[in-house]
Amino acid sequence: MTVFDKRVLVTGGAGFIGSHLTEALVEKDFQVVVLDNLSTGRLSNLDAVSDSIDLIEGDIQDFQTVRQAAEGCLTVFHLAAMVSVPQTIDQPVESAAVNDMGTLHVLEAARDCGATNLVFASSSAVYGDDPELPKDEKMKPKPLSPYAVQKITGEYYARLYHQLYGMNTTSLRFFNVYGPKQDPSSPYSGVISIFMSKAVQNSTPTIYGDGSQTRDFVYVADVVRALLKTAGTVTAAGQSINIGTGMAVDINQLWDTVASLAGLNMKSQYTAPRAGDIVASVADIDAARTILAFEPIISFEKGLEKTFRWYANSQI
Ligand code: NAD
Ligand code: UD2
Repeated sequence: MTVFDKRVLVTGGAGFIGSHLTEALVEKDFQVVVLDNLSTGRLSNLDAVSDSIDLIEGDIQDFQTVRQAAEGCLTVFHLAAMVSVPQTIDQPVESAAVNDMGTLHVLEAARDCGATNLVFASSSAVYGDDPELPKDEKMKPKPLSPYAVQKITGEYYARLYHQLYGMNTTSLRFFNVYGPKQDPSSPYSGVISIFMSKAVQNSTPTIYGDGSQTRDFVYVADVVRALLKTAGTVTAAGQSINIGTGMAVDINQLWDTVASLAGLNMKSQYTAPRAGDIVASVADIDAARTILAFEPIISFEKGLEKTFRWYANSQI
């Protein structure tokens, strides 16, 4: 990891990815301020580090709260968001207040307190259903939901804050992130969290469509490594960079692997394809390799094994 200032702000730090990032930062002796409104995040995600961080329970929709949280922080990781695509479709205005205005508040608070680095959590959703594979950063964004519009807007603002104000801002386009602490409780939760929870409860999973659709599943610890590398890499400023593995896995293969980890001989049930489901998604990670010297190191099998162990031992 490259060196950046010791006091850092993590918005969304009580969430799935944010809590792993916070733990990694504490481990490296950073002073971490977490700003989170606990809408989808959980305090228990931060149990391991609760004594070592400053936790501010507050909303990025309130500029003064963000400004206060950012005081003294030269580096900001902005992960707080309304993350559910269907929720943004149901609530386009409310989601813009969080994902657009909230992001602008975070950028502005960072500028106001002289932050030098800001990393924004964007998404592969910006590519929409473009059939071209692998997805590379030069492709034209095709947002198909308010969520995707808000993520590409956040990227544009982040780039502008670099061009206009000289802040080192970088957007990372996460593909399908998985790992311990991902909440499986909503029908729109990540497929791996749902399959893990089904496997642990010995209950039959549902596959939408024929299960041949593919995704690029990236383990959360690799995503955290990418976030840490980005914050100290000046040459990443003003850029949007894919974070995935470059490897496609289909959903049938995913369930087979989860079932065998759980020692189950259970078939999934199949139902109609999910409306708007993307057929194939895999990242081109050349930019991450070149600019960030990022290489995912957790194999799919290893990542699933670690994840399964966590779900098997947790109450979730
Ligand atoms: P998460 O829901 O676990 O984390 C989001 C966190 O933001 C939660 O702790 C939530 O309480 C907090 N939050 C939401 N609205 C807030 C607000 N108004 N003010 C303050 N805090 C607020 O989700 P995650 O999977 O950890 O996602 C983290 C980031 O990564 C998000 O920006 C998401 O869009 C992005 N992302 C995630 C994935 C994935 O596969 N998980 C893929 C692409 C992008
Ligand atoms: C991911 C993101 C979404 C958005 C999108 C961009 C998650 C949770 N969602 O959606 O926010 O960024 O990428 O393209 O990361 N599936 C099943 N059975 C289940 C659940 C899912 O078969 O019980 C299938 C689903 O139909 C899809 C695949 O698994 O084909 C992955 O689904 P997902 O919801 O985990 O993620 P995705 O890629 O649709």
